[in-house]
Amino acid sequence: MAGLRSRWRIVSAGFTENLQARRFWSAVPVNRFTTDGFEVIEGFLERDECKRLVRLADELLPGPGRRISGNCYTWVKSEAAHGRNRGVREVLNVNEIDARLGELMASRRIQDLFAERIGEPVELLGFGIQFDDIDTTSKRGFHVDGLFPPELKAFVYLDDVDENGDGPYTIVPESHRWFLREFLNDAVNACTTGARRDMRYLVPEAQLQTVLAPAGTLILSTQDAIHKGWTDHWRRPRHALVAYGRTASRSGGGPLTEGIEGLIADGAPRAV
Ligand SMILES: O=C(O)CCC(=O)C(=O)O
Ligand SMILES: [Fe+2]
Repeated sequence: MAGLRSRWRIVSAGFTENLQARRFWSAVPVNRFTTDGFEVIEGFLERDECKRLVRLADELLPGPGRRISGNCYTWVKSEAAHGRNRGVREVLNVNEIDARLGELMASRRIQDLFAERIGEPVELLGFGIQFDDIDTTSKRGFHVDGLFPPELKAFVYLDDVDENGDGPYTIVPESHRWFLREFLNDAVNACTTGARRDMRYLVPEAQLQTVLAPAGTLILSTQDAIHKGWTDHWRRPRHALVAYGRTASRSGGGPLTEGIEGLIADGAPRAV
């Protein structure tokens, strides 16, 4: 377990990031996205394009985590030691190997949707296609990805998500504007073995919203709002295209490197 000093460092860094996030969200224009922390836009991708991306993911994702080519690699979460999200696999920087996703990135469609809402330019680091197998035991619960700089994600469902058993994206509206709850969770996590950004306490379950929507639906989301994948995902697997965004002024740029520490130089996996 962490020593007293490093615990203190975690709590004080969390406090600062929390303050910065609060300042950021109080300076943006007021609209549905900035108020709720997410927005749902149906019909973003055609059904045929969703099916094509599902086929692409199903071709690339089987097997152990591996480098596909250039910056494109697969991330197999069951290989990690933490044991969470064992049904999740993702192919990252897939825009580098798929021309149509490359075009979607270059078109700035998603960047501009975010930018219009928050009132400043947004960059995408890359696209992932995520496969969520049925999982009723290891799904990570409520968390934030980070507090500041804001992490903006756009999810496009590639399969219909008709009911909770299909594994909907789940979010607590307006929670990106809260301060105390995030701070308290951070402080408790730092003093226990809890994962850094887990939100296990004081989450008002009654307010959560699950996004049930057909394939092709886009969900714009800020990941400092409290969210999770649905923890009782029992009915059928779900594929989603995920665009990873940052405000341009705070972006370190792409490509994506999530989970890449699990790959060694020759592309063979090792557990992380
Ligand atoms: O896949 C989901 O529905 C949510 C996963 C998640 O927590 C994230 O992408 O930040
Ligand atoms: Fe998350």
